Amino acid sequence: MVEKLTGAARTEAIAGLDGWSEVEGRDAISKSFRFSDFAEAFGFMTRVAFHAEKADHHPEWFNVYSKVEIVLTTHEADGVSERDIALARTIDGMS
Ligand code: HBI
Repeated sequence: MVEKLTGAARTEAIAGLDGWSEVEGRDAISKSFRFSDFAEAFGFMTRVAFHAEKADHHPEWFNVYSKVEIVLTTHEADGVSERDIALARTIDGMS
């Protein structure tokens, strides 16, 4: 059972990420990405999707044309866990 991060550990973990913000009213983090066109955006989503499947940890996301908005949280922990921090770092590496 994965536990959600709390207190200073949570604050420091999120602060250590590149441009991820806390979601108002939810224990989750989010970031928006802009690509040159839809094909680039969808290629990014494809790379993330294959990683998420391997990691068994999936984003909540919205795409319109060249923009991708991603929200990460761990449903079974009911909040942000280390899995979300790790996935955020991986996503940044793929963007
Ligand atoms: N993805 N973001 C996220 N959070 C989860 O809790 C989660 C998931 N993907 C798969 C998954 N949980 C399942 O393994 C569990 O619900 C059993």
